[in-house]
Amino acid sequence: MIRETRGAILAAAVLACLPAASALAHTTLEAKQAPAGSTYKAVLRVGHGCGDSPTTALRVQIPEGVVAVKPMPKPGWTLTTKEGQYAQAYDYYGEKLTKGVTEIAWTGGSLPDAHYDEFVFRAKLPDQPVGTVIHFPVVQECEKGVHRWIEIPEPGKSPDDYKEPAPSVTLTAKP
Ligand SMILES: [Cu+2]
Repeated sequence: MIRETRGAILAAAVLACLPAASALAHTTLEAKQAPAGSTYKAVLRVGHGCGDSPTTALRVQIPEGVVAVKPMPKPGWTLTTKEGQYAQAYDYYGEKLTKGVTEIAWTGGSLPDAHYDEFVFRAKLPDQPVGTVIHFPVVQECEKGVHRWIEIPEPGKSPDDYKEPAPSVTLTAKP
């Protein structure tokens, strides 16, 4: 099932426009740690385009165990989600969730390489052991080219060892 929300009417509205922190900044999550089982505000930071080509779409894959996903609409971008069946049922405040959002896409916008922007969604993180790393593979499409932030480090390696690592968050102890 695909749901479409058009935020394009406000296309002329203000888009966040800040200088990129670093020319080498990848697409990453702002908060790198969060408690297991907590509701997490995922802020995907897009630091550059593909070479100097502007970003036109961002697609995020939601890993199994991350539930109750709600993306934030963005003026100037079309928001779509894909929903699917979970591999198992998950407890969500006493409710059993068996399906939900498995993919989020913001498309149809244009983010120049010279600018910086953020794409946001909310989700409940899995109740797994401290130190578990949750990866959110992201495909960043540009007018020309694509970045596939989908590399998941092998044991003993770090995201820095890879060219296009998947954004990730590491689970910490419950508060
Ligand atoms: Cu980069």
